[in-house]
Amino acid sequence: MGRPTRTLSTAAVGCLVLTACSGGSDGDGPRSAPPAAVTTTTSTTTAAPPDTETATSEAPTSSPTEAAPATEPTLRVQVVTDGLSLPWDVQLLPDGTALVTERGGRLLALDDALEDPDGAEPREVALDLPELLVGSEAGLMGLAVSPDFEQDRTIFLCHAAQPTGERPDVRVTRWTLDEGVTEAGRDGVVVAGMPLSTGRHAGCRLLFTPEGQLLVGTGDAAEGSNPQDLDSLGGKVLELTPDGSPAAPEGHVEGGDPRILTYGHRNVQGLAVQPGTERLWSVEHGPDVDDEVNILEPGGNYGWDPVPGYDESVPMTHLERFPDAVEAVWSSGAPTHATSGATFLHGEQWGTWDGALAVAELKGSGVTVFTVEGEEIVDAVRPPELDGTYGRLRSLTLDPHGALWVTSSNGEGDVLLRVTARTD
Ligand SMILES: [Ca+2]
Repeated sequence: MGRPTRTLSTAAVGCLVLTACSGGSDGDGPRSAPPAAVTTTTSTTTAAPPDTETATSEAPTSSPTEAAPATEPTLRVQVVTDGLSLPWDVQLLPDGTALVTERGGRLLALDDALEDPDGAEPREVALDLPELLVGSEAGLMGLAVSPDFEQDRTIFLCHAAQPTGERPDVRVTRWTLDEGVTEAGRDGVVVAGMPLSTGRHAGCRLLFTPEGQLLVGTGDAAEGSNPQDLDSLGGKVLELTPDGSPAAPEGHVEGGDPRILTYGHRNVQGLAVQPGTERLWSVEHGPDVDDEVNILEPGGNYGWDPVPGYDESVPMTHLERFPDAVEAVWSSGAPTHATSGATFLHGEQWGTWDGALAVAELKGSGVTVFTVEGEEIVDAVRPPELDGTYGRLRSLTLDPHGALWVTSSNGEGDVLLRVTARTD
C-alpha cells in the first residue's frame, strides 16, 4: 500500500493554522506563541462560537426511524472548566465522574460531569506520589480506568518517577479509589523501567482494549537506540495484563521483551480501538516531518531508528533500513502538527463522522477528523469550532453518550471541553 493520504489537503492546510509550522520541535514543550486566529478550513461544517451553555438535552444515541443521508455534524463546544494547568488525560468513571490528570501531578475529579457538565467543578483527589518527576514533557500523563472499575475501583496512571535509590524512569502504577473519589490508594507498579532522559519523548498513553488488555504507548526518551532495542521499553507499544504481565506470554517479537506489541516508534501519543473491529490505531509525533497515524500489527516494526546518536533527519519509517517496516496509514508530510491523543467518533449524531478517527494536535492547535474506510483514511477535515480556538490540544476521550472530551495544553488557564455533535 502506498501513502495516498499524503495528498490529503489537510496536510497542506494544517500549516495555515499553525504559528510554529517550521522546524525542529515536537511542539510538546512550552507554547511559544498564542494560537492563530483561523479563517481557513477544509471543513464545510457550520461554525458555531464556543459557548458555555448547558448541553444535556441531546439524545446522541437515539436511532432515527428512517434512513437519511449522513451529513457533517455541527459541533457545540462547552467549556466545562477553564482553570487547569497542563491537563494531560481525561477519562470517565462508570458513575459519571470525570477524572483529569495534570502533568504537574494533580489528579482531579469532576463529580457527575457526564450528566451535568455545566455544574462540574474540579476538585483534587489525594494522591500520594512523592517520587513523581516533572520536567520537560514528562510528569503525570496517561490515565486508564479498569474495565472492572465497579468491582475493583482501580485506575492506572503513567508518570515519570525518581524512586529512592533507583534510576529515574517512566512507569505505570495502579491505584484504588475510595467510595467518594477523594483519595487514591497505592496498589502497586504495573510496569517500570520505561526510559527517561531529559523528559523529552516520555510517552505515555494508556488504553484498555475490548479484551481487557492494557496498552502503553511509550516514547523513545530521545535516545537513538531505544526504538529498535527489543530489550528497551522505549519507543514501543506494550500490551499487558492489568497486573503487568505480558498479555501474550510468548511475546510478539522474537528475542524481545514479551511485553512489546510493536516497536520502532518515536513517541506514541494516541491509541484508539476502531469500533466494531479489533484494530488498534496509534498516533505519534514526527520530527520536522511526518507525524504518523498507524495501525498496530503485533510484532510490527514501525521503522524509527534515529542512529547514530539521535539523528532526527532519518525517515519516520526507514524503509531502506527496514524493508519490512509497517508503513503509516497517514503521515503529515511537512510541516508536522504534533499529533497527540486520538479516539474514534461513534454514534449517529456524528453524521458522516460516525466511525472517523479524531486526532488532537499540540502544535496544530486543533483537531483533525479522519474519515476511515476499513484500514484506509479517505478524507480529513479540521472542525473550525476547535481550530485555533483553545490553543494546543492534548487528549480526546469519547464518553458513553458519544460526547467528545478534550484537554488543552497551554500552561495555564487550560480548559476541559465537552464537544457534542448534531446533524439537524
Ligand atoms: Ca513509522
